[in-house]
Amino acid sequence: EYQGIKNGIGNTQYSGQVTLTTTQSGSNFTLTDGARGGHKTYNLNHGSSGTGTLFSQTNDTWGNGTNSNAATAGADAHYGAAVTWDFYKNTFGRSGIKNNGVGAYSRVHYGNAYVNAFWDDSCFCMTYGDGTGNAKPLTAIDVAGHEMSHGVTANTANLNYSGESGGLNEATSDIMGTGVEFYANNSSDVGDYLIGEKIDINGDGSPLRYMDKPSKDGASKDSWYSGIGGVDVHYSSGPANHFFYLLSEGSGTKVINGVSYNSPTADGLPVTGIGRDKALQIWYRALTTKWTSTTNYAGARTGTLAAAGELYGTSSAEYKAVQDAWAGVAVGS
Ligand code: ASN
Ligand code: ZN
Ligand code: CA
Repeated sequence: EYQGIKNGIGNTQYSGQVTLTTTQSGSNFTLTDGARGGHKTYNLNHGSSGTGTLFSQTNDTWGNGTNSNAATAGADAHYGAAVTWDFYKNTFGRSGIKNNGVGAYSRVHYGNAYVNAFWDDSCFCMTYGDGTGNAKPLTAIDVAGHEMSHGVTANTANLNYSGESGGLNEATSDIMGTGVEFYANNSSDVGDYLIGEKIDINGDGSPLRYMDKPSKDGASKDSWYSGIGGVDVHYSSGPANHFFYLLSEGSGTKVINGVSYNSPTADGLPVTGIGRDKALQIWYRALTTKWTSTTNYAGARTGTLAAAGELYGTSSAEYKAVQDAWAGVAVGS
């Protein structure tokens, strides 16, 4: 009987119709991605422990685009894991979260109306709640990329999840999650510098976080200050997210994929962006070769400067842009 890797169809809630890599075993198909380390996607069916059941059926079309079909969230999660895998592989040459070619696994339909998603390094697994009213699963691309990037951080710099290093840990997930979203190039979930714009956690259509001006969420900080280490890590991430936006796109106003941005600087001086691709290379090189568990904002600055110097030279426009972007969020020399 036939056994092997297949291209199935996913009818997702957030990303339209996508190709899913599945596995066929005789007359049965499962959400097992044999092209990406064997990543599997499970249905917890509102439980909150174990793995539940591996998504399995006798045809290779998954979900119907709405949350009334249990496989829809499975399709979104399986797709999110695939684009995250491909982003790390094709952008940085990283093969999986541990860079050992081994896939993780995803669990969807966790709990009841659970409005969160989380990576757990101890099970090496990804979990998604169904969101408000069980209607908005937390399976959007940027959330998937954010959460699985916590796994990359845990297996590289291992930034402590409190104080300034915690803010850098969170920002790394927002930055890489945004990288994944742009990489996916999906016409239903286009790339932006907003976090969680698809999952409507606030109930008014607004995103969770804004990278061009983090304070737009009402809690995140735009710039570093002494004492920012005492702030929740999802808000002390602000200066680093803002740095990344400035480094990528520059200061001032800009429209990208139909979204308007207006990024100010702390010093009032302009920053000329170097593009997201180079900014991602600098951040990733710092994360994986410069930083440690206790790196703070000052250390993030020196680490990204060292990375930019190695990649582009210390006389380069890229190196100067890193200096200017950190100055723009009040992280000085
Ligand atoms: N969704 C939250 C986050 O990634 C959950 C957590 O792990 N703190 O920040
Ligand atoms: Zn996070
Ligand atoms: Ca986004």
